[in-house]
Amino acid sequence: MIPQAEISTRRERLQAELPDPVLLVGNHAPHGNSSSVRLRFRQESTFLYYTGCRLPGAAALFLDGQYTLFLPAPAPNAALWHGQFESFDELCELHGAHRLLAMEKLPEILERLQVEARPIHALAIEDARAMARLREWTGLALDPVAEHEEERDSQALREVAARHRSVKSPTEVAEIRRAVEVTAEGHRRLFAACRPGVKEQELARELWAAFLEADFAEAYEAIVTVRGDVLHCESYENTLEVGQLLLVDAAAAAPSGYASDVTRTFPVSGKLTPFQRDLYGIALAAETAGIDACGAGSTYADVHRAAASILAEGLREVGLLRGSVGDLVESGAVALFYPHGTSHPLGLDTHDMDSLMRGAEYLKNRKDERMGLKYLRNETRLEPGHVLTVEPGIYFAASILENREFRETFRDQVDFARVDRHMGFGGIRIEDDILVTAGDPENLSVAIPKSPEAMERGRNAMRSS
Ligand SMILES: [Mn+2]
Repeated sequence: MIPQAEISTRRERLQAELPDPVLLVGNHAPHGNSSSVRLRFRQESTFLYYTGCRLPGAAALFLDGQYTLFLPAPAPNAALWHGQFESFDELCELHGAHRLLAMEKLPEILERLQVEARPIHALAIEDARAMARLREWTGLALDPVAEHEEERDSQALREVAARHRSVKSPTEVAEIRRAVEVTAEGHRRLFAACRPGVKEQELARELWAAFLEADFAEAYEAIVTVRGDVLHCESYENTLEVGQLLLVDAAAAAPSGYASDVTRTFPVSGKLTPFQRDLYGIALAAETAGIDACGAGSTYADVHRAAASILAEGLREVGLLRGSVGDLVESGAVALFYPHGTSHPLGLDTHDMDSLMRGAEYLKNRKDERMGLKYLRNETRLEPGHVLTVEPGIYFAASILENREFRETFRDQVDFARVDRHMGFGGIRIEDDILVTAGDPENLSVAIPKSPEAMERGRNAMRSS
């Protein structure tokens, strides 16, 4: 858990950099198709970062050095259904707020600020119910991607919050390490249970059991599939067969909210075919090059180019690509096998600060529409304390490799006759969580095995054919 003193320091930094009033809102409690059916609550991450408050429907106002937390008053019969709540005084103390008010007081306070013509820094969040209320109270459009500046939310707040959240403190890194440890246990159990004849669903259960036993949540919906070529395959219905590769992209999130994000790919039978071994080696070499490129001062694009270049070189060696490595990366030819970016930030969210960085200024950088390069939208330079994933892959995706237009465009750079012999290969992805330091990057998930030997070890004995 993050100590209250650290959260208080975050607020002090925020207020020092943004002296005008700052208004943050949290998520509402999610529910099923009926509002009486409750689902697990997850706080909005920027709200959580500056308040540590895990209660639904909350708001926070930072005004002239004072922190006011607003909470919905409990319904008259709430104690019957949900148990006794802490009093507002206790909650105020617990959250280190200067005062705690009922949510219904917030509109009049905002109205007074508007009468005094004080600009308010407000942040649009994904939760539609929270946003509807916030727009009503402030009368502002709060559209993060509006063309006109006056219709946007506070770009200054986005910039400051993204900068603060980007650099992880030692306690935040410790939380990510805890999430990685639980992830490692899930992967270990899944790996041990992997053999031909079992269903993806049975293996996914091994992960979930490990996460639940640790009282950790899934950081995102786990991918456990022999169809690795479907990048985010989220069904678990296939039965594992000899010769297939199983791709497992699954990770835990700590109760504090900090996430991990890890992918491993291994042979169902415990033995890689020669072609699988070649491609696995290429993906691993690309991942290693990506990790090595995570030095302070690098950009996300630098990390991607490092990984994509090694991938292009390897795919050329096995005869799938032709031409110079530079051309293969810049033309997008390598992206026919590797159609996504290499990295994203990791922290309170698996795709950390994704919505926070979706502001209008940030979108302007999104100009490159070339295959594989169009996802390189993050222009941030890495600094010590940044945590990011490195996750290159090689996929035989029919939607790309059997596309006529691509076949025409890349006919000189790709050996499509050779490609055709390997359709049905599936996909390989290898992903680790990397901490940027003043020296060498640190791989936080290094304890989860990934060498080709480790991917084969232990299951040969279980092979059923
Ligand atoms: Mn990832």
